[in-house]
Amino acid sequence: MLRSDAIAAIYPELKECAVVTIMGATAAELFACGHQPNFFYLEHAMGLASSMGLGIALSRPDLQVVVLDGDGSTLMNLGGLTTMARYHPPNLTHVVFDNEVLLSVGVSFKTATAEGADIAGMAAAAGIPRTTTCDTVASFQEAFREALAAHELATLVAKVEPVLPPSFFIGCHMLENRFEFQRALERKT
Ligand SMILES: Cc1ncc(C[n+]2csc(CCOP(=O)(O)OP(=O)(O)O)c2C)c(N)n1
Repeated sequence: MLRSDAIAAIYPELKECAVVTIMGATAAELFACGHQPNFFYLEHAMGLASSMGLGIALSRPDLQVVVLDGDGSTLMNLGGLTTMARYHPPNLTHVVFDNEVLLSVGVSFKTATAEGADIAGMAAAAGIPRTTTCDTVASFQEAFREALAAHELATLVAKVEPVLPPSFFIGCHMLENRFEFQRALERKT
C-alpha cells in the first residue's frame, strides 16, 4: 500500500478531526491532500507527535484526535505507547505508517521493523486496547473507521511502501500553522 493512498482513504474523516502528523513525507502527503486549519504538522520533534496528540485528546475530550506517525518516530518514543495506554483517552487514534525505513532522511536507513519488530504487538503489550496491522488500503480504511466508531484508544499500523512524495512542500509556515491550529481547536467548542 502507498501511504498517500492510505491518507487519501481516510481524508474525509481527518477533515473532521484534530490531526497531528510527524514531519517529512507524512506531513507533505497530508498537505497535498488538502490543508485544513485543524491539521498540525509537527516539524523537527521526531517521536513526539503521539505525545502531543495525547495531550490534546486528554484536554479536549470533545474532539476526535488522530496522530499520523511513522515507524522510526514511534520507535524513538516507545514510552509514549505506555503513557497513551495509561491514560487511554477514547478519542485518540494513533496511526503508524510503517515503511520499515527513516524515509524522510533516506530509504537506506532501515528501522527495527525491517528486522521483525512489531509495533502493533508492542502497543498491545503496552496496554493499548485496540491494535491492528493492515496491509491494504481497504483493510486500513475499515480499521480506521471502526476505531473512530468504537470510541476507543487505538494504535493502527499500516504497512506501506517506502516511497517518497513528489515534493516535501508544505505551504504553511510552522508558526502560522501553530496559531491557526490553536484557533481551529478553539472554534471547535
Ligand atoms: C530528534 C530527531 N532526530 C532526527 C531527526 C531527523 N529526521 C527527520 S524525519 C526522520 C525520519 C522519520 O522516520 P519515520 O518516523 O519512520 O517516518 P518516515 O520518514 O519514514 O515517513 C529523521 C531521522 C529529527 N527530525 N529529530
